[in-house]
Amino acid sequence: MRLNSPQINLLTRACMKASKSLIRDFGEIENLQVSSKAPGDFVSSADKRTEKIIVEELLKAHPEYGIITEESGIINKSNVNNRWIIDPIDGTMNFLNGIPQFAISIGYEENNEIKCGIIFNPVMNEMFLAEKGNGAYLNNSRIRVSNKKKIKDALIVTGGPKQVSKIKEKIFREYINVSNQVSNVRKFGSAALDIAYVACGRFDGYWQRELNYWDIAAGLIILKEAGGFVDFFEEERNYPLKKNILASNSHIHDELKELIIKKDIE
Ligand code: 2AM
Ligand code: CA
Repeated sequence: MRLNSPQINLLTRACMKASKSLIRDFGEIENLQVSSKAPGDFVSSADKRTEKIIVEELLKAHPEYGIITEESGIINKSNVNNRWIIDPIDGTMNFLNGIPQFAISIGYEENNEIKCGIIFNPVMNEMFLAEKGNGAYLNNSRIRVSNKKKIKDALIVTGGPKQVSKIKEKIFREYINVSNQVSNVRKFGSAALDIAYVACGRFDGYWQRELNYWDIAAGLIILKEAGGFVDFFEEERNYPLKKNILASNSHIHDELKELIIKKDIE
């Protein structure tokens, strides 16, 4: 690993510490599936446990930094210049169902720009890391987005819509639009890992609506440092933490964007 700034070391430490209890909890899921206990409650406590360990570790190092998290909301609200953005379990549904496609995701934001991030899938033992200007890594190897040039050959990943989504038809029209032009579309259920997989070239592109900032904060820097392009579309000024995202290699970015934007106009 060639990234070893204090911030990166702190992220790695917090992540490794939290993942120990997360792995234990994931092991418990199998027992819960066959018992009468509600796995949903268990997941939310696993979420909280993981988040607590991460928050404690980060606050120990920087008591004054702001923190945005899925479970506890905002800590040190007045510090908007230095903030950690935490998703303790991204891919909660997968976790709940015993599917090992979930990750801890933590981004560090300075003056409104993500400076470094970590996405860790503790079951696969895959750690994606990046720091502005210093590249993106999967475990010890430098990663880059794919070199796929033609959208018709592209493998694209997406997510949603949620059960409660009010724009399901729009999302499905968009899906058809993209599906008609690309080689294939996948849906894996963890936004953080979806972006990380674009960053290391497993997928050529990713788009999803109705996300929260913590789902993708770490992914942004990992993708950018891997040479990928990111766009947010149809942002709502009143909901700055809500995101619609499009991320891909540089070759297919404009074409993929056109497929989604085109659909919006129809
Ligand atoms: P989560 O697992 O942390 O909830 C699934 O398509 C992806 O969308 C996951 O990364 C999931 O994050 C994210 N997502 C964000 N908000 C969601 C919601 N309300 N319901 C389902 N998935 C959501
Ligand atoms: Ca999430």
